[in-house]
Amino acid sequence: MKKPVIGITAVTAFNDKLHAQRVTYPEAVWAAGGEAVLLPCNSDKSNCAQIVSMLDGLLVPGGADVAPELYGEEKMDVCGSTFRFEDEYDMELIKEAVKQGKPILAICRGMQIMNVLYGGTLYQDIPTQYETQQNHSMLEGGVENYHTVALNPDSLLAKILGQHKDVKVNTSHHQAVKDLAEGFTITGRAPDGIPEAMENADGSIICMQWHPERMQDMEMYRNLFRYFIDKCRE
Ligand SMILES: [Mn+2]
Repeated sequence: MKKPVIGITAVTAFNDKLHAQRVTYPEAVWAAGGEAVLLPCNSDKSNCAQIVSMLDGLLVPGGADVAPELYGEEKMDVCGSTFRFEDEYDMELIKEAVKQGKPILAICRGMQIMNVLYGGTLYQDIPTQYETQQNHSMLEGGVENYHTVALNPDSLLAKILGQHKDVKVNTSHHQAVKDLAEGFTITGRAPDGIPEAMENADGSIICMQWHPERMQDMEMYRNLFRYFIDKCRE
């Protein structure tokens, strides 16, 4: 049986000489029965329709901060490095995937990009713009940090994970959804109220602010990737 092909968008490094992604994404896709292809960023967006036509689903993973100009704000000092052509390329791929009816899983920056694409805004930096005691960043030395999320019990994500209260999530983000995009519902929040998950009405786009691909020791997060791959198979 042919495996569903999942396109994973790349992040750029070394002055745009390296286009890559963390191996945890394809590993989670492979483990769930999918095949993974990496999509290098291209400043020429005219290839997106053809690229997406070769895919069964799109995974928009974590990465750098989203360029604030894309949601009508000036970049603050607390905002990290941004790569606008990367943002715009990812947005074009998302638009094509929606147009061609391909399911999308958006993780961390992927959720932020999704929100901005459909008209939402972001906190450029949670610690300076949001009243909270919760550290949403990774711990020093790249040590994984965790908090819980309360999911809407009626959300697709809660149904997939089979849990909605006190869902354990990792956290390595300093930006978050501020104003929500048109057509989406916030489906999960951290105890401090920060939006941690959202989805669209027909469930073809599932977004989360955490990294389930790094928590594949938990069955519910393996189930999430299995659900996504199975949906891409349809
Ligand atoms: Mn968080």
